Amino acid sequence: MTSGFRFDEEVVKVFPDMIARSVPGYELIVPMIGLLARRYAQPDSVIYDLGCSLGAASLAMSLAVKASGARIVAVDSSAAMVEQCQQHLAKKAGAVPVDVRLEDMLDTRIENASVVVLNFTLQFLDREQRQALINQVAAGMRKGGALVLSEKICFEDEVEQAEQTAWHHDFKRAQGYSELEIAQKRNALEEVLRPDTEARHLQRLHLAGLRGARRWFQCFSFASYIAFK
Ligand code: GEK
Repeated sequence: MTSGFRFDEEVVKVFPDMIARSVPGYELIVPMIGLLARRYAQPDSVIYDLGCSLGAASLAMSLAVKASGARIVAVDSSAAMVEQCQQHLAKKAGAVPVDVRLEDMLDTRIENASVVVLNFTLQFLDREQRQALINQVAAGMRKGGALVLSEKICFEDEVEQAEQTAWHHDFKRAQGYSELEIAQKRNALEEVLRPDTEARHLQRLHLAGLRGARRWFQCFSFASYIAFK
């Protein structure tokens, strides 16, 4: 991982707190992913949560989805995350079963998918790999299926970019988290992340053959999109 930041045991311990305090809107996006999944999940299909961390989105979907015979595959490339995720979900998953896998999402075979969630994870891939992953996801989706993609985005206009950055820093400061060492490493990671513009995301979804791509949520530079097969 870039800038010496790793999703290791130290990060896993504080992860729910860290992500809620660094990503404005995260705590609203997660339960809404549950509702979106309830609407688009199809009977006897697979729901994928790629880059699942501790399984927040999987848990929301497991509790919300009603489609009979649906199951969730949750994937993360961090062993520490996967271990904790399995323990959390064993204690309090909903009705839809969740299979948690230690895997690079680039290697995940997407098949018979009705819902695919990438909740703040595409941004960690090299830019050159992002289109290939979205193509792979789109190819494995059923007709009528939905892809939910949440990302930190950037802005073409320099003035807007500077304002958005200032607003995000204000948010983090207001969370009172900036003094902790782990938060500083996290900030370093966020500084080197290479976000894409909204136009780039929408074009990528379109190029993969998905339709109706649009933003359904934004808080400062954190946005979530949906697109359909
Ligand atoms: C949530 N979705 O709480 N393959 C699989 N996992 C990866 C890869 C990869 N190539 N690269 C990074 N990850 C979650 C939050 S966090 C977002 C996602 C953040 C994983 C990485 O190990 C980490 O667990 C996750 O993506 C990113 O709804 O920390 O900003």
